[in-house]
Amino acid sequence: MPKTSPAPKRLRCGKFQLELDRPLVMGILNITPDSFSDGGLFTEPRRALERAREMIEQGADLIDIGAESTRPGAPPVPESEELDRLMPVLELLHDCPVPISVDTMKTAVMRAAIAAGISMINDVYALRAEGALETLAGSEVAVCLMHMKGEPRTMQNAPAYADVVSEVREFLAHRADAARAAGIGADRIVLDPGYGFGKTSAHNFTLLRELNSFVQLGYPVLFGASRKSSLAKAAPGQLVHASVAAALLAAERGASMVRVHDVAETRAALIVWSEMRSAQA
Ligand code: HH2
Repeated sequence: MPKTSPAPKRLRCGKFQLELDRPLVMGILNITPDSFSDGGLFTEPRRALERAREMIEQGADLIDIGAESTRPGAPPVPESEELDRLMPVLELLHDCPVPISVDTMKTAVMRAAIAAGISMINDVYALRAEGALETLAGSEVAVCLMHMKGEPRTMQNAPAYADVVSEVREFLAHRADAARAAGIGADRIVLDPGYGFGKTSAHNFTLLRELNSFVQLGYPVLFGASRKSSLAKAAPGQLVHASVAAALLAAERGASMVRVHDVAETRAALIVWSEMRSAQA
């Protein structure tokens, strides 16, 4: 049985300690030519730096950099190409005032990014690649373990579950156990149900509604629905508003971190939520 305990109050994240007393905003920076929302906008390292600075000014608590798209149907990117895209940007961001997270599934990319001083690895493959657990165990950085059914190229081909919440919960509990057994401290682990990764719209909205059952696993939960297609289908032409609503609903259900493209809008909504929570009549 997965354990049930309160989530830690702090996340150890390289040289940073992130307080988890309010939902944190992780700003998305995709330095890919083909990401579904911001593909091609930030491939030039100087543009990527400007975008990171802009999101920090808007209130991003972390910046998540992805050099390989994982959108449905995305082809895998060779390791050398992912590194060629990523390393110049990490160099420009070496003294970034907030933690840098790197969104990668590849062990060699994790190693290079950690050596370059980043603070978190965001792995949609949940450290199942060979050597990934050991690489993280030998570091001080935080890790996000995400659920994905299948792999990006084919994951949206009729995904099916007997019970999506139990299946995702069991997977995350097992991956957290594997990480702990490899020597990664509980204070460095974040879990994510993987909105849009091998799931129908109904699966995605069920995961959002039941997010608290992942929080009960005893680790901080990250939620990332920003600008994804199930929101676009539900609220055509209103993707930013729909994304902010999803982030707010996730916060209400106990998410410790939301991964978003629209940092300023999400921050404003979360400030209202925090004010409401802390108001004393
Ligand atoms: N979603 C995407 C990428 N990485 N990581 C986590 N932990 N959770 C997510 O939901 C998640 C993620 C896909 O979104 P995006 O980065 O905007 O697009 P792309 O993969 O096309 O670059």
